Amino acid sequence: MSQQWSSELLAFHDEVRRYNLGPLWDVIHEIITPKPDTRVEPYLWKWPVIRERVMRSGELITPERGGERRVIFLENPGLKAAGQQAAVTRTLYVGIQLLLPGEIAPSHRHSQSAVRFIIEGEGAYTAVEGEKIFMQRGDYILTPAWTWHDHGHEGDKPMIWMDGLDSPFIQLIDASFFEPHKEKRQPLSLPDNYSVRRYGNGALRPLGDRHHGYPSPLTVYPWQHTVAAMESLKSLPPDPHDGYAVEYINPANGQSADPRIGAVMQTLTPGMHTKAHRHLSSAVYHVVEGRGRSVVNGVQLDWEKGDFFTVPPWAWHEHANTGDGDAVLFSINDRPLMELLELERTEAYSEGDGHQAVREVFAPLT
Ligand code: GTQ
Repeated sequence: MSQQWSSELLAFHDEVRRYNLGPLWDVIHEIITPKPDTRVEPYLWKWPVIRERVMRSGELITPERGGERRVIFLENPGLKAAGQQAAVTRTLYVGIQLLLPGEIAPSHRHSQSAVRFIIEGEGAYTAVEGEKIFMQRGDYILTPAWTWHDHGHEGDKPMIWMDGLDSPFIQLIDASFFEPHKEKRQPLSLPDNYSVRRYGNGALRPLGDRHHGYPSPLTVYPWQHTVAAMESLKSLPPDPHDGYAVEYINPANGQSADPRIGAVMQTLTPGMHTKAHRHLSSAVYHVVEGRGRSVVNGVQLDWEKGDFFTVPPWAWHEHANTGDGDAVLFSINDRPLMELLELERTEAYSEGDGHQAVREVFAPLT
């Protein structure tokens, strides 16, 4: 970097820097790299490791004492080393939230977008802007930015779900606002499960309804709807890179259900091995069903039900189902942001048969 500079020039750099100024020629290739120079690592978290800590947190803290929510978050070690906390990629946060029977996670709102994917349990709800939405395994639920939300549990078993937020991105651009509600539970103004009853049909809506744009009028995407959409795709040729994949959209405008966090569900049928590609947008995956392996920039990640893993920005990735039944992967991504900023680009892996060589088999912490 600086070894080609004379001692006279090096002294000048020091002198310039004393005034909070800088010589561009010394840093230009660190600032403007030929391709993304990311600190985000391909990484995999095993479900039993997460679940055990989540359940233990249930013995040690309540949602209210835990500063609003009882959550164990995933932390990408590459970002942790770079001083960024609670981030899986530069834009995406993932946490695993536990709510026990009878508990309430108090109402608040924030400028971060939040999405939820339900992993375990029943009888809990999230209330969003006056509507109670009951959670069931496999459901995808939106909490659009700046909407009031609180969670409650009317069932009798622990309820566990995944939270996806754009909090690292919001922190990066200094755009965080947060407000607690004056009541622990916001007042309810709509029938339970109102949005899915009204808009859950996707292409059909009640006559005369003129809702359009943001936020999505549909706030919960039930598991059985997602399964039906993927089953229907199975009668057609799969996508070479993604298998049978569907994206959660806002039925009123056809865009990503949350405008900043994209979400995808994909099925890989037995024996399926997708071809590698890469895109700038980064993603965090959660294994809903089955077992398999993904190769991410030459690192083999072996996964099974419940595990989580990262695909960093601009990382080659391909997925293989190694089990007997379908493998089903849920993922969140920052593609809506990249597209909005006209930054998204995609490239297919063109070497050989479209598959990467494995240079390392990842050894997860157990
Ligand atoms: O449930 O509102 O994992 O505000 C992090 C921040 C969950 C929530 C998280 C939150 C929430």
